[in-house]
Amino acid sequence: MKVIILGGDGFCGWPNALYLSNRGHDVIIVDNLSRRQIDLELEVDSLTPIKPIGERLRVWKELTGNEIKFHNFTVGEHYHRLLTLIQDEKPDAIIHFAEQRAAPYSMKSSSHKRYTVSNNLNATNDVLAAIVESGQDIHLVHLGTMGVYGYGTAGMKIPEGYLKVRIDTPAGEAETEILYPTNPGSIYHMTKSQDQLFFHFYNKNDGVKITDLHQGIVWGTQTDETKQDERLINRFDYDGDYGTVLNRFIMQAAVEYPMTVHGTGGQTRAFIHIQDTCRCIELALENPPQSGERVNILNQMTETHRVRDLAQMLHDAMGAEIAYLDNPRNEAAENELHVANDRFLGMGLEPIKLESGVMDEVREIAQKYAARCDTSKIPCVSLWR
Ligand code: USQ
Repeated sequence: MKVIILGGDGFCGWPNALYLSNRGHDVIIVDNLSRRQIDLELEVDSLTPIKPIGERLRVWKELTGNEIKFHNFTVGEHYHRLLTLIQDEKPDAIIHFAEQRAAPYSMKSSSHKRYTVSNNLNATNDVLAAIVESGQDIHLVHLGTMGVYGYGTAGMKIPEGYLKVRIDTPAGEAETEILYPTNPGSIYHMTKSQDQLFFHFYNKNDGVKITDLHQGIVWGTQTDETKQDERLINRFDYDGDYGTVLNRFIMQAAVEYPMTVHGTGGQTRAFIHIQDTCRCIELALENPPQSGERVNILNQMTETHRVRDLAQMLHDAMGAEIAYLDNPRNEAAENELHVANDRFLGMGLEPIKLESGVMDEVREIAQKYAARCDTSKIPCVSLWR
């Protein structure tokens, strides 16, 4: 399959590009290197020493013989470059990771809110408009988020995208399915909620084949491919804006920094290992929606955990201290979360769970590169109000 990966230099995009290339797919990366630029803005760096994209691609070719082409432009801004690339390459699928993905970063200031909204929404609209203008049959796979649902379920399992509702009509009670009502908790999560409306419209109006993956919090850093050479290493964000909770706690435990639990740590969230992200994207590519089918929505997560339980687990395993901090975010202090993920399991996903021992690998990486950590960048300083 020929696949264009938008955002193929990022935390999810890079390991996915290598995973698909390794399995014989013809991969083309588009990326404007904005994530590297944001590191400069925030004066932070990945804990792992990531190499420039050109070097990454050279090493991959040396090791495997597989060429991955790279185009540096902004999706959502340089529309004609995107359209021309699609017309020239005629991909079977496009994977869309080209969005600003950090909730705290999106809430830092009005300029960060405006950047996140215009970057993310224009990117999504441009790729959809370009697929339609190309007239080609291309499957769009988008990385969405569990955060579109909000994290409260009134006791039921969060379904995969659509909610069955009963409505009163003059002819009596009827049943229908609607997009699960969105309840985003940050400007970033709001952009992914709005993406859903673009998908709904372009699917209904133009018949674009779309899979939207509602992914949980990714943990881990390395995959079978990024492990092959240190110059292929994936990024590991630990700072207060881009670092996500479990990787932050593992890294904090490794450098003996008290684990930064927000509030009571009663927030329950969905998780998935980075290797399973790659497997899920592959399964999504292999199982596209049929012509005329509605947007295909899958929950891309494998387990749920409460934040304070994660901290306690690392305390028990590594003796790490726990610090309960004022919560910088405006979010429910405590929530239950039950999520349906039957569809990926049905396609053959065999989840990597926290207890599988893979966490030791993440700890080893964090310990190996501990000297690169700037502890002054650990606190979350982006406030929701
Ligand atoms: N948290 C802490 N301490 C920390 C960092 C976070 O207690 O040091 C708490 C947060 O307050 C929040 C929870 O952990 O309640 C999750 O925060 P996070 O930073 O790990 O994840 P989040 O901001 O929700 O965003 C991440 C990714 C995003 C993805 C989302 C999936 O950055 O791209 O869409 O996870 S989900 O959370 O399921 O919406």
